[in-house]
Amino acid sequence: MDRKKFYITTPIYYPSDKLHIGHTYCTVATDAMARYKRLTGYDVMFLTGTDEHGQKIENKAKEAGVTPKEFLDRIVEGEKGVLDLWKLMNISNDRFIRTTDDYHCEAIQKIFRKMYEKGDIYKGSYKGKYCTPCESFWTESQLVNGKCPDCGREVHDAEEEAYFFRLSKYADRVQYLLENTDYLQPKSRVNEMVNNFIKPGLDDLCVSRTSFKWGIPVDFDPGHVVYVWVDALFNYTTALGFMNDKYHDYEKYWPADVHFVGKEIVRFHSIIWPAMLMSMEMPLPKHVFGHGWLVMDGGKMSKSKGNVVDPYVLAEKFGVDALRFFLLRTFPFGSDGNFSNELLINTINKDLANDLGNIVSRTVSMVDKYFSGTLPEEKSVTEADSDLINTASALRDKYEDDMEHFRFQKALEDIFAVIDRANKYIDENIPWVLAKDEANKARLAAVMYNILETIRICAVLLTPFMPDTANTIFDRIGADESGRTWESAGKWGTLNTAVTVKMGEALFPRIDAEKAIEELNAIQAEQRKKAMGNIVETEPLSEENVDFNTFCKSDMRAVKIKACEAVKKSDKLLKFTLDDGSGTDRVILSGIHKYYEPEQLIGKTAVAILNLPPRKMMGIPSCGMLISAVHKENGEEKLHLLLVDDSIPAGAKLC
Ligand code: ME8
Repeated sequence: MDRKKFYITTPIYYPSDKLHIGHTYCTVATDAMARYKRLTGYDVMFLTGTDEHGQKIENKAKEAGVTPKEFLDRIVEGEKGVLDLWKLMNISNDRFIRTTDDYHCEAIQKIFRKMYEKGDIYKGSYKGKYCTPCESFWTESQLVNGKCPDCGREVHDAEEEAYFFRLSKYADRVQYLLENTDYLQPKSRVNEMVNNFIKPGLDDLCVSRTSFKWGIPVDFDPGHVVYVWVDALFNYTTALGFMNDKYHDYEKYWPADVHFVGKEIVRFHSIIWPAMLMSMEMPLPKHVFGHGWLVMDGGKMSKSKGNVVDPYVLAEKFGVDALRFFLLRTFPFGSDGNFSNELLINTINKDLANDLGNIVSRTVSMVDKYFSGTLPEEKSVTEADSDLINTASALRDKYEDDMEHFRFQKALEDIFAVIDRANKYIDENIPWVLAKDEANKARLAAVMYNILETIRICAVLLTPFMPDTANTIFDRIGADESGRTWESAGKWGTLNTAVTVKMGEALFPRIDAEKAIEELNAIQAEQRKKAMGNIVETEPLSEENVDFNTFCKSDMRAVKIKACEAVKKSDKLLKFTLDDGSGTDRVILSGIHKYYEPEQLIGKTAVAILNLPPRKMMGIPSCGMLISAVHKENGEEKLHLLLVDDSIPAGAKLC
């Protein structure tokens, strides 16, 4: 019998920069869904890839002094590139498309021609604001203060010959689709699409460009290249073999069961995509799910803000499964989630080290200790076991409902509620007390079996999220192939009654949070610096005037540092003994120990204001103030004590 099919896709990544944790989020979610469907017996096609055309790529390649293809190959196939990252993250895609692949380009030309011949694509002229240096058209709303959003220069009205897709023709059908079917999910995104884009009136869409070359040429009018979104959206079908001979799975898998997409590209997938498919008279995908963003301090991650998080760093430090788990455990898939290093580490420590890792190692070591690793056949199951058995037995159905609705966070929450229950069951049954009396052997064996069986069910359901960890758990608790299947997750009592366990290292060693956060912050600051160059911030100039006479009253002098020492019990203060030219030593305290060691400063000439009223700090009177220059570098406070030429004598007045 033919197995049921499931076709799932991720957005194809635009490789103008390196991938960050936000892109990883979407691909990991798609992977978990694909693995879940495979687990439940589906014949799955999971597609991902790269979206490689457009002006931005052309410009980036020019900047890098290479051809666009060379630029792309480096990001896609090069070291720590897209393919490497997906391999590291254990992404189980069945296919990978690059939109520069020949078969795709040829298919796009045929698709474009077909819509043209049908009359749904027509030639017209594109009017807009043009930036000559950037060779770019902008709409009024894209301008920033009336200027080019890329370079900030003047733009002018211009007109260019272009092809248009009759999007307006499909407006009613698309609106019906969104309002009356569950095509677009979560439902909350429907209103935004209908009210903001469809109801105000859908304009026909400009689908060709002549201002740059890096695109698929319109074969019947080669001065034009196909608009990158037309090229990109049809990847979902060309990768199956639509209008090409490279693959032959179109009939088998199309329409897609679900496209997972980030919320900012929901518009393309819920308005333009169905309209073009209607024009092509092709079946529509069953669902588009718009997921939220991973944000940092409330803002979307982007290289220009310097707040991107490198998935390589996190995976190397904490492990691939821990990272996969964190991404789907922490944030509801449809909403934005605020990423932080603290949250990541706390989640790993709580759920994985304390709860999951701990129950596996505790249980395995108890079976090892009390039964030399193999449970006896004879067991005494009692009424006290039924709550745990019922809870674990009911888990699969709950989980299935969550997964079918893309509620990954909820699915994991349900699993961890069962792990919690099992931990409580250990406390209730106190195996180490039972173990004291030989007469309790059969009872102790039942308790151990029940915990192992609960762990097994949880591990089966964790497989889509943490495939390697689930396998390790199966090995530890002695689950053979029959205990790793979807069917067995709904069947209590699958583990061999005389099961043998295997001891091993901790699955998730507890992370020293403070140390790890400090290390991560330092790595990320360094990466930010590399990505953005040094960012120096200085205080805005004062808008308040000080009257000249008042200013002249400040007695500013060159002072020689005769001695300098740290003030006891203070981390900040240094005590300076200064020659101010008066013949009597002057003492000034300054809170700059963070920036200088005392011996660095002895003998130098600094600048101080002397006629300030004395101030006591840590019980020592300070008579004046040393002057420093302060600024911020990459968000970090920097300070330089103002030092002047040593030939300037002590007491010289600065004016
Ligand atoms: O949009 N959090 O490519 P892309 C969550 N080529 N998701 C994020 C994210 C974040 N901080 N940052 C990016 C494109 N993404 C097109 C797709 S499909 C026919 C063409 C998600 O590289 C983003 O929402 O800009 C999108 O779904 C995906 O990463 C790829 O983004």
